[in-house]
Formats: sequence, C-alpha cells, structure tokens
Amino acid sequence: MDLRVLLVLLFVLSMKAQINEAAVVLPITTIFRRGVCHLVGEPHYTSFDHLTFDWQGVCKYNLASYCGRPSLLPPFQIFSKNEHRLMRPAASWPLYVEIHFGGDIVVLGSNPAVITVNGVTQSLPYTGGSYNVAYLYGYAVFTAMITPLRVSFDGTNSVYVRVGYIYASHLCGLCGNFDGSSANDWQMPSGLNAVDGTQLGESWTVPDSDSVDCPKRRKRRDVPLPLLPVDPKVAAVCDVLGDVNGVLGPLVRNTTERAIKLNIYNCLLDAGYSDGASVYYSLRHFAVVGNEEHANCAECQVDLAKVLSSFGLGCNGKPCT
Ligand SMILES: [Ca+2]
Repeated sequence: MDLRVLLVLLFVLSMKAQINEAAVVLPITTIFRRGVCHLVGEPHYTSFDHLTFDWQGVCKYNLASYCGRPSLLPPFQIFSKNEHRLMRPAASWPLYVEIHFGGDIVVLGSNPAVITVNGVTQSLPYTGGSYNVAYLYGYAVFTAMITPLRVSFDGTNSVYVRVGYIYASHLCGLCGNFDGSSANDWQMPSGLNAVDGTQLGESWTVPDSDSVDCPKRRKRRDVPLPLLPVDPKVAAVCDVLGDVNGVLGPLVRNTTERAIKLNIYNCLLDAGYSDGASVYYSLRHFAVVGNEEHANCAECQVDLAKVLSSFGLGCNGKPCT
C-alpha cells in the first residue's frame, strides 16, 4: 500500500474513533503532524503555520481550500461568513461556516445542533456520502471519512479547521498554505503579500448571494480595535492566561511570553466587546488548543472541565465530561 494512502487511512480511523468514543471534543491523538487553523473571538485568526492577525470584515471569506493539483487529493472549500456584533459593530464574529465537500454544501450555523445540507435542514448526527457531522459538547463537528479533514464551529465564537499533513503546501485561503512557514501566509490570491489583516482578509472574499451589497456595508479596520473598559473581575480571569501557578499553569508554562501577552490582550479585547461574556470562550480556546498542541505531553495538559468549573463556567451549558 502506498505510504501516503496508509497515512490518510490511519488519520481518518483515528478521527472516527474519537468521534465514536465522544470522549473529548477537540484534542486528537497525534499519529503524525497535522495543521490547525482557527478563527476565534473578534475574530483573531491563526493560520496553519501560526501566523496571527485580526480582521473585522463582514463578508464571506475563503478560510481554507484545496488549491493543489486536481485529482491529487480530495478537494474541499471552507468559507466563513462573518457579521458585525449587534451591540458592538466595530467588531465582527463568525455567523456560519460553509463547507464544500464531496459534492455537498454543508453549513454549520448559529445552532450547533443542526446543520443544512444543500439547503435542507438536518439534525445531528448526520451522515453524508463521504463525511459525518456530530454535535459534541457545544460544537457542530464535520469530519470527512475519506481524507484527514475536520471542521468545528460552536455557532458563535470559535471555528477550527484541522487537516492532515498530506495537505501541506496544497492549501490556500486565510488559513495559509500549510507549508511550515508563517511568512508566506500573508500572500494574497494575486501572489503579492498583504500589508495587514484587512488587506489579506479582503483579498480572500468570495461571492456571497446572501449579501450582495457586502462590500458597501463592510467597514475597513486598518488599525487594531481599541481596548474597552473591562470589569476588574473579568480582567482577573483573563490574567489566568498568564499565571504559571494557576489552573492553566501546565499550559502557560509551555507558552511563549509573546503568546501569553497576545492571549491576555485578546481576552481583554473580546471581553470589552462582549461585555465580559467572552471570557468563557477565551479560556476554553486556550485549553483546547493548548491540550491539542501538547497532545504528547501528559503533564502539559489541563482538565478543561475543572478549569471552566473553577470559574463557575460550564461547557456551553452542557456537561464537560
Ligand atoms: Ca505558510
């Protein structure tokens, strides 16, 4: 059996096993390198190669798509449609995620317990011809069965795209090309590098029949959003993201100083634009991604349920375990 085919098979079996066990939402047992791209909060993007930028656009964007040679790998397109927050129009957030795969268009919307497939509402779990979608702990989780691809959306704050290494250098979109270099993730479809997140985001706009006037409504945000006043109690929760002795300590101790500062800044920024409601997502995002990045380091992991419960936060209203 061809090695590449074997790796794909192992990765897909690993994903399916975890879906069936439903033990944990997002951490995936690592059998070889994979890429994780995420869009979180107001929205903070992190590419497969760890480029970070903010982008407050309100159109539909190519988040991650297969741009390799036709027929080499199973193709897919993942778009995110963003909208302004109702009370804080300076910031935007993910409204829905649109997945083109296996001849279907699957939309993960604001209610993570249901989806639409080719425009028809479907309850979860749902099995398509080459994929399934499950509701797991507040997320709608799309998992391809024939290739290493998983997309998760909680309906309001966090989008995760995970791909196997076979897609390295074969991707395009806001999540980058997944070639191991963050520098070239500024590249726009034109081949030129964007000067900031705004230009990069605009360059990956895709046609959107839901809002054809999108470019007219879009507000440019060439400068970072300003921090807004935050309740001291909320700010104290954000500080936990940098506390090496706190409940997130095992992960904080394995996080760079630069990343810690960015995590706290983003937590405070999101809290300001959500009146404090986003701290749950900030903690959850840090724990979920941190656990996943340190999947091979047991002492680096944190118990997400304990972390959230220590702040009186549940898992999106559901039991964490
Ligand atoms: Ca790259």
